[in-house]
Amino acid sequence: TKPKEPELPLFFGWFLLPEEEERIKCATMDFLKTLDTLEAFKEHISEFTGEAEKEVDLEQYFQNPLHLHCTTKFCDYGKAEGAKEYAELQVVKESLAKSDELSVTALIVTPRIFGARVALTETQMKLWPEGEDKEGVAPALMPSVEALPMGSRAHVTLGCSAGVEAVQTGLDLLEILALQKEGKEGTQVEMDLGTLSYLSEGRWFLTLREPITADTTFSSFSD
Ligand code: 2AM
Repeated sequence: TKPKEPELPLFFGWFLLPEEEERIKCATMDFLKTLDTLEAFKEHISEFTGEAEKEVDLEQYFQNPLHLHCTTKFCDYGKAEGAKEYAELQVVKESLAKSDELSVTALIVTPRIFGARVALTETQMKLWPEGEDKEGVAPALMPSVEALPMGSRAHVTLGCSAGVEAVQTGLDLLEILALQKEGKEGTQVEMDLGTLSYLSEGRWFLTLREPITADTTFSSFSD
């Protein structure tokens, strides 16, 4: 009989420690609470509600994911391309169960998702699979994404609107970064946490004045 292949997880990533998770959720919820009261946001409310006069409570609008994390490799139990190769990397094996600190440099809100942009260190980049930034990107967006530095997609999904899957956060982040690169930023609003900019079609990007750091553990996850 053939030896049983080791099973591959749903994904690998950095998982926030429980107390860190609470701290980040509180800080980012405060931002959401302020965002939906801003005049600049209200002007574009129809991009969230479909109606001009309707109000939106962003705290209710986004559903929290179970465990806050930054995905490095989505393996889909081995069905995703390169899953086995990634799991077998020496750096992956050595990093499992190790602590690491993530740095959040921006927050993004779109009608689909709420997320945190993560700036990876050089060491953390070693765990970022080559080509992962481009996974599932629409052909029209591909040239812009290819021009972005590797690891640009790194993020923590903080919430999704009804019926939206978490994978959308990385895609919306890439779209925002591409628009910024083309100089397509609109309204800018100064907030306590940093500078908020609007990028059309309900896309908001908050550049944090001070990065928010969070302690994590690198690990695999299976449902
Ligand atoms: P996320 O990293 O944006 O949160 C389990 O579904 C996890 O894997 C989620 O955290 C999800 O998104 C991520 N994920 C799901 N499908 C993916 C895909 N096709 N490519 C990359 N990440 C994916």
